[in-house]
Amino acid sequence: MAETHLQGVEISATQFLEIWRHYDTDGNGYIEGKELQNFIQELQQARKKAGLDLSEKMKAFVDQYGQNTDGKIGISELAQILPTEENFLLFFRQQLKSSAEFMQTWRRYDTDHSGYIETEELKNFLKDLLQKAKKSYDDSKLEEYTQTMLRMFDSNNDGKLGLTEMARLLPVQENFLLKFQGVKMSGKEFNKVFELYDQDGSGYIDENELEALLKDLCDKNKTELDINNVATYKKSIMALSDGGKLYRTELALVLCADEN
Ligand SMILES: [Ca+2]
Ligand SMILES: [Ca+2]
Ligand SMILES: [Ca+2]
Repeated sequence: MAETHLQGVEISATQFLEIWRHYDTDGNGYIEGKELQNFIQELQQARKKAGLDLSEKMKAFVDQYGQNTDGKIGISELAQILPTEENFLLFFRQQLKSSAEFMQTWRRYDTDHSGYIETEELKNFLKDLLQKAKKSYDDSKLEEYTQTMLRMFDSNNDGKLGLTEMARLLPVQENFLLKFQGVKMSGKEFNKVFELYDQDGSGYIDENELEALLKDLCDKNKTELDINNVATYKKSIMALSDGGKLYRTELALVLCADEN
């Protein structure tokens, strides 16, 4: 099944999802290490069998990841090399270029501030994206995209998208949230930290307080975080703020481990 899909025909969003699932064997949302090497090997074999050379994009991909046993790709990287009908996944790439843009988008579409993008919010997000990209669609297409997106990104199957789940739309390198995975804290720890940096107890922290917090986090977690990137981290996280006020709930999305 996966093999024929690798032979160069345009595939549907659903087929794309099948390929993704097939190669993300451990289901962690990335194709990495051995999974990635398997994918590359089978891609090469499938193209050969079909009498096709690798496309330019595939060649560049194989050059970049073929010898790299630490390689790791996300959905966005896979979408670059497998041509899908309607280029379903590629317009995310065009619309969400950086972590900061992604965080702003998140803030805008999580309209009920639940900390999740639920089905209706996801639908609104996709609707706006389609309109922006000047793609024609009808209600059933929109429904199909919404369901596909959910199946693709809802790793814990709770029927809604969390921030880290949805951040998988970003290319791996742009996804600063991945770096914060290793420094996430329990709810209790997080509350302590928040109170420490929210010195006047206003319930939110401002940009300077966030910077102080990030610098301390970088100091403590040198292997995960790079102090030279504090400005980028700050910009992305502040995109979640409410006019410069970063409330506990929003910062928790980045720093607090999921309790459920
Ligand atoms: Ca994986
Ligand atoms: Ca929500
Ligand atoms: Ca979920």
